[in-house]
Amino acid sequence: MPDASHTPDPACRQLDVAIVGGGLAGLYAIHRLRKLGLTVRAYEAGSGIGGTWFWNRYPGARCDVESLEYSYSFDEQLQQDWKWPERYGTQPEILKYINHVADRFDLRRDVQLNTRIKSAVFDTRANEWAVTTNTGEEIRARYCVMAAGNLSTPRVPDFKGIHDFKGKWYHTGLWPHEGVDFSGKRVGVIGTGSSGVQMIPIIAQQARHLTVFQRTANFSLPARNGPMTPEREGPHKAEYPARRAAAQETPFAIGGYPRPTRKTLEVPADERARTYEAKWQEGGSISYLYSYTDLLVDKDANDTASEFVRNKIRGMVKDRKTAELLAPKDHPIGTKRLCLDTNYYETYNRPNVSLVDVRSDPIQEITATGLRLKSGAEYEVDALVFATGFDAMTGALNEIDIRTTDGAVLRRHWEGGPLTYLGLMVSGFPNMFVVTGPGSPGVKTQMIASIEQHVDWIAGTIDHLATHQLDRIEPTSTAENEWVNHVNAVADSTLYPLANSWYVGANIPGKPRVFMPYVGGFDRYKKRCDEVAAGGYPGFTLSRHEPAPAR
Ligand code: N01
Repeated sequence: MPDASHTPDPACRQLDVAIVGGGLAGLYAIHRLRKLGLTVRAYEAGSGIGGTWFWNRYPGARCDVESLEYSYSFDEQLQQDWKWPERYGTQPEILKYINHVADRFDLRRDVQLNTRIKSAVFDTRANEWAVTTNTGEEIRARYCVMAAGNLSTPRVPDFKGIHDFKGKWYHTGLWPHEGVDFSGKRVGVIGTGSSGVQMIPIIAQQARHLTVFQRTANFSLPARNGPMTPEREGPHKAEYPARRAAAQETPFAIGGYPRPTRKTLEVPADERARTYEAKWQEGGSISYLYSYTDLLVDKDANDTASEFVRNKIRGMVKDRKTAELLAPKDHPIGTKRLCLDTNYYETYNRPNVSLVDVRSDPIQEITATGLRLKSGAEYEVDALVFATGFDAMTGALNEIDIRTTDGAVLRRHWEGGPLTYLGLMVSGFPNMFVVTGPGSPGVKTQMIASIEQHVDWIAGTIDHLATHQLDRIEPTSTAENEWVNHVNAVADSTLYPLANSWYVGANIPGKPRVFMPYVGGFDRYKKRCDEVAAGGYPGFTLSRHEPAPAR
């Protein structure tokens, strides 16, 4: 309820909940919050819905979690009806699915496209958020749900000379909708993360010559993609609800993989090799990391799994020097996002593909015709592709000027790294919820399961406030600090901090080095969130806003 001293602007749209983002999270938030009878609207910068799957249209883009898992679970008929053509969904297929969901549940009428949120200011006296858009529109809302994505702020490194380049350049996360024809072209790809690894084999088939500029070699496992078979789909759909429930009892929110029971080094070397080989043949990353209980916490154990993959690379890539460059040695397997590929390593056997190590000889500048390395070596290309990643986890929120009339500023609060309680709320910023934000396990899980869990928790919280005649919630700074310390302690008990990854902001020069995701597992995390809700929200301050006395 706005306070007496606040005179609402009649031109201003008044909502119960303003949602930032029209991707998988924003769309589910519309659906779920509408069920509480709330007025909601999602603001989406793109000209279409879908978030990640709207923007990332690079050749070969597909999800590395199996389609039967990577989909909404909130509606049984939806999951029964939708037919996934392949084991792993392609970007166009996933976007088609998202559009189907939007139509099926009539979500579009509450999505405003081509609208970027510029600022969000919590008016402490009025107890509401004032949100402004790039078009100058102002929205007032009791609650703000940040569903802006973790990998939604594409990052092109600040290379000198980039504007002098005479050819065309692209970023994987801002791919042209009409596609790009690389036929007959000399193409340079910078970056060998998940996007690069998926794209490189496809571009290699088209380009006259492809030069890959690699700073860090990444582990990749075969996806073993293929058409969806009745054998895979039938049993899964027959017990979908049970499978979804079982997935929630796992660390990655992905079901179907038996939990490991043994430690790596308890197992004889020949048996270990057979296990790794079977998992390699089966394809998929969870299965491989689930070989033993301690692969992500014990370096000696991890070495066995890492070396198995390095040897596979050495076996696949004919040129020995190239194979050694491709075999990752600077981080344990699984501590950076483990890639899945189709013919990635084999691509380097093609005569039209070459690999350049820009770790030992970094890129110095982009020139009119290509790029120059520190040593002076020059590479001429007609097109450049940046597969250089994103300002992950904090980029999207730090781009918005988020503050309160009491003087709190999110960018300042997060100067030393993101601070949240449960990854869901930030102290000093009442009534603002973050979906799968830093401090939550989101990016380490099947994202849609995490999105649903978060949005359900947010909906439950808003409902709780309403039923108790309350209208404000924020975490205490004590709870926030304790949670951040816990997130760090859990990370420090694993091998994750050994890798320079976007999990710690390592890909952005100057970004504070803080381990951002919660790696204690979806199962433990969900239990904690449920306990907090059931226990009356310890760690949060819930209040009823008292109108300020008129001056
Ligand atoms: O980005 P990345 P991405 N000079 O940050 C290199 C999800 N995703 O778009 O490692 C030279 O992983 C950088 O090198 P280094 C998934 O969660 C999922 O590939 O920093 N190189 C690295 O090689 C994934 O993890 C899917 O040394 C530079 C690359 O660019 C996340 O998105 C598909 C450089 C960036 O890799 C991000 O993946 C795609 C420089 N100055 C993405 N700066 C699937 O579901 C950066 N690099 C399959």
